[in-house]
Amino acid sequence: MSQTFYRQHLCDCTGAMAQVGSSLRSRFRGCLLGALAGDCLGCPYESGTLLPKGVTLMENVVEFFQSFDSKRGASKLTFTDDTAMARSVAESLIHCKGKYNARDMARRFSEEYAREPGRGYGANVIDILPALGDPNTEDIYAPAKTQFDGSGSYGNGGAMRIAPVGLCSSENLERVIEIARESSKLTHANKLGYNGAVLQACAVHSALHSDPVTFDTTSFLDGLLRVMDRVEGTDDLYAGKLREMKKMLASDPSTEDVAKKLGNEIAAHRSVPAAVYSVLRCLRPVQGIPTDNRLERTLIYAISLDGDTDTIASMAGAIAGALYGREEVPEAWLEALEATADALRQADQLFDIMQGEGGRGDQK
Ligand code: R7I
Ligand code: MG
Ligand code: MG
Repeated sequence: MSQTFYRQHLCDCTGAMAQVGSSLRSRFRGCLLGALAGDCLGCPYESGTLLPKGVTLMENVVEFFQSFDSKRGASKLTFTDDTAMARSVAESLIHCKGKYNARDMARRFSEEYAREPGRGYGANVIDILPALGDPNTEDIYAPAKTQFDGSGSYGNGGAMRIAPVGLCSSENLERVIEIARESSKLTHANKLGYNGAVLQACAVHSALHSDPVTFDTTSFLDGLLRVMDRVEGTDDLYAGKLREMKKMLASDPSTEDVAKKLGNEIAAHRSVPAAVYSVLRCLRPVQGIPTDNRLERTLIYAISLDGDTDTIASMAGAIAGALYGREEVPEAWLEALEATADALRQADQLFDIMQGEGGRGDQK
């Protein structure tokens, strides 16, 4: 697909496919580190938090981030299924030189789950993960189609792991859409599930090629709207939420109202929009979040929406990290989070593959 198509359908929004500020390599790193950080930092809040009397969730999260101890030594903050599966997506894309291979990716999901089943996987997806690694499974998409009496899962497990797909094509948005949809269908056959992954992958892709200095929120949303209008057809579920976001960004509702309107649950259509909104709202300061670091602000805001905190923060972190780059990742996080070296390695390997594919080049 041509650069013209790309500009018309997504990125005319952002003015240019500029790499102002951070280099493209740094954006790749920021994306995977942001996703990892959102998962690790959101996880402690996932099952609800007992707040001291008179303390709001946002105040509690701000304090958690401020008291962050970079000398945690052996007791690193651990990642959950979100990162476990995202790492498998990245590893498969790296192994297959940037191409999507359904069998390879499915087998990696299955093996990763067998290795560490206690990472907090969704209650239903675990029923089909073993079959995804079984060479006797004839149709690798078949197990997912059996979920929920044949309607397929609309959990956010397809979207939570999709960030590497948003990185995997320099200008070809159609390819991003197709790989996001197909790779999600390995576990999430419900259109709400895989369309959530399409939206998240496109948000990452668009952020990656946007200039954070001249970033235009309306154009960014319009680009995503064009994709979702086309992908959803008459459904208008994700597209409707994107339209709603424009109004919300003007009226600036409370985090409680944002969670009510956009959702904060485990369903893809009740969490992906909240992640996108968190990034857009945190382009500018937020009352009650005293930091100039926009990635950190985004994660605090996303976690303050409550509910499925690891996943909403991870998806928001991936988009924000792709926009701001690795420079926005606090050094303390690199010390304190599990598996940061793996995220950096995978980001660099994906970047090198995309460069070899005829990417536009790292400008630093
Ligand atoms: O989507 P999935 O991988 O779960 C991801 C979530 C993230 O928050 C992770 O951090 C982790 O905590 O789990 O796993 P699934 O089992 O496919 O879906 C998750 C849950 O969504 C299911 O267990 C159901 O509760 C719900 N769900 C549905 N409920 C009713 N009808 C998903 N699809 C349906 C449905 O069609
Ligand atoms: Mg999780
Ligand atoms: Mg979660």
